[in-house]
Amino acid sequence: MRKPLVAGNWKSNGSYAANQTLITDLMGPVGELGRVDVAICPPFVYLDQVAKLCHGGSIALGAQDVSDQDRGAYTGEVAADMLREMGCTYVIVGHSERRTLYGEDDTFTARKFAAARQHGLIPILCVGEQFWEREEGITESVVARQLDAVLALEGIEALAEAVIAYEPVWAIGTGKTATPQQAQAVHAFIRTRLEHQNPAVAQKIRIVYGGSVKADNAAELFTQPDIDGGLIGGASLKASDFLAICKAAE
Ligand code: G2H
Repeated sequence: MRKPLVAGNWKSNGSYAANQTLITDLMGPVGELGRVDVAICPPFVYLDQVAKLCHGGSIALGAQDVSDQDRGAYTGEVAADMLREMGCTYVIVGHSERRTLYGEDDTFTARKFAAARQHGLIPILCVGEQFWEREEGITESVVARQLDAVLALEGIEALAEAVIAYEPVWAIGTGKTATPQQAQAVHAFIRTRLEHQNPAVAQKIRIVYGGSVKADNAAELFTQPDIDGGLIGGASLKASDFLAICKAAE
């Protein structure tokens, strides 16, 4: 049985004061949760603060992005081993905001995935279609293309320890959520596609859903057979909402 993961993606939000309050409110209740992994992905500049606040507790640390390169002359980049040194367990790669707003393509995302793995981070690989792609009926081919870029570079075994986040772009921060059935259909497609290459990896890998997950729609999404938790944006910024979502995944 796959252990669910609920990861909060703070995006470009937070402040020293707000982070302290939020993590303090989460620490005790998250420690009492049952069978669910909980992670928080703050902006880079707050990783150290959040790492210290989470120390000794059961909230894991993640980053929102990573360089595709090792340390070196890459102005503005943050290398995977720096994130390890900071205490990160997870790192998000290929979030749709990176892909659509900053032009990061499948190959670049695959290189980030590889860099993360090479330094012992668990990549959370985001895939998902835009609204027009769903309308055109090409959701599956878009998701397959995004997955295949990683498989081509890294091979199926590399996914054994990774997490995939299916995030339909039209549902991100818009208040529109994919219905549980729409989400389950794509999750099942992803798992089946991986199954053709390696059934053990396909059964083991956690495929989480992201896109306007809220306290009141989480339970229905998480009870779908191929949905193993969530990547939570807006609702991860409020302790009571995030906790309710974590509870829904237990
Ligand atoms: C999707 C999600 C978290 P939100 O981007 O990655 O954000 O829950 O705000 O739609």
